[in-house]
Amino acid sequence: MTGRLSLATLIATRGRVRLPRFDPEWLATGIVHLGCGAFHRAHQAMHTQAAIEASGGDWGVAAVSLRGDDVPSRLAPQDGLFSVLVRGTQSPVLTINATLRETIGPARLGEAVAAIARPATRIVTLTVTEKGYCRDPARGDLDEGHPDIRADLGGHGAPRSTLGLIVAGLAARRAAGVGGLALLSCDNLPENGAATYRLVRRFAALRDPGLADWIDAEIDCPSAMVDRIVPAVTDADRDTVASLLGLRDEACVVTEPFSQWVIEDRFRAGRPDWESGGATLVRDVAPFEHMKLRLLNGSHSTIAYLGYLAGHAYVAEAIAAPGFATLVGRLWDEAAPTLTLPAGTDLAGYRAQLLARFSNPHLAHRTWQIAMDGTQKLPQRLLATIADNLAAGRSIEVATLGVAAWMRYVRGADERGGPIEIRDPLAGELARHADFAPAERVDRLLGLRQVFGDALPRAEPFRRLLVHWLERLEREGAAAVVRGAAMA
Ligand code: CS2
Repeated sequence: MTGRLSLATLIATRGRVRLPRFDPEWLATGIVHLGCGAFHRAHQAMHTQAAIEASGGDWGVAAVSLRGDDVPSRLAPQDGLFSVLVRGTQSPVLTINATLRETIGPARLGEAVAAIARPATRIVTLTVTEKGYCRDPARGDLDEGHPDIRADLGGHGAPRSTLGLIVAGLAARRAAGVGGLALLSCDNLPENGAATYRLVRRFAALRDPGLADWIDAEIDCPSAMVDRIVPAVTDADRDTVASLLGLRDEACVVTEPFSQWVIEDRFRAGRPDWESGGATLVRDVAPFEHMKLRLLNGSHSTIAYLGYLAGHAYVAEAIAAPGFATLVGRLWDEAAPTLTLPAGTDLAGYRAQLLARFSNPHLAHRTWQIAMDGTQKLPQRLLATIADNLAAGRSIEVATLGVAAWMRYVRGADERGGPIEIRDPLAGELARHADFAPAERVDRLLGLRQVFGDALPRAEPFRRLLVHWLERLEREGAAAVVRGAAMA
């Protein structure tokens, strides 16, 4: 394989792939995106490309990576071009995406501040994952003790945190007399727009109360629900893409056919024609978001912990193992009464589609990947369902098994005694509670108020059920517990 994807070689791919129906060299930038991982490239970048193809507009993206230099260093030699390989039951489809017109790595965050302040920037989008918001996951407040937040509140250098970067950009915008814009969170947080607003405003108020007032007057924070399964890219994926493309693409991503984006329509400075790009614009995202977080993500995390423990490296493998699909169905039965479904939702159809998506044999989605950052994910995925059902006197059986599986997983040793690499911002703290017998481990972990809040740890039926499940997981192993629970 000789060549590499770039503006100069793009023409050579004609006939092999779907090319953007606009000239990338003429696309000006109107969006700054923070967090340029695989999810952004497979999701928002594709909807935005389709919107530009349909209706035009200067909606190119300046993509900022706050942490690693890996993605920018792959994209820069390719002039920001990358391909998206969609794998499902039909033959694979490869599309070149050309929306990323600038890439900014962690060493140049000063340029990201300037990009937010540019008058042409009308939207800042974010996919920085749950932990990127530096918030208390249970309460949603700013974690003012977080080292990056402390550094950004005290320092005058380039920002380190997402919030520090946004607020520095907004301060520069205000100082230059440029008007407001929209901040659009595309992360799996509950009420992600309101959450972003609250965190940005609090951070700004700690720096400069005048800026907080300006934010009140000038900034929109619509909420959004995002949904597309995008596993981490492997070397094998890059080789597959190269053989389809006839060129190396070191920044490609692989995803499923399904993609959904539901957005609240509050963009004072304008937005791409996202409706024509496959998104749904609504007044209130909450019903969509609750359904997605509690059904898709709640079951994803449950499958991830139980599946990993039972020896399944991939979601598709776990969901095919005895009992898993039935158990997931029972989890959805439990979660459903806590939801106010969007008008016209066909719940049975949605559930069947989720099972089919999880079973996609062409996506190598690691249970370990989903198991990451459990402390940031459990509240909105499982604990909210449990709290609502406890209050209403309904069953909490299966969702609690999901939480117990996390408590088993964070012990850091698998069922054969091998180590589990626990990735979590609270990994150090989790390790201190790991090596205790079930009842004591449950009490210690429930003591993490930033995860469980104040009320749930006091709910005795929840605590007792956690101990029950954790004892059984330790004694019988996850595969047996899943089989038994599915038959119950
Ligand atoms: C997954 C999500 O990694 C995870 O925690 O549950 O990334 C999931 O694949 C997406 O939310 C699907 O839209």
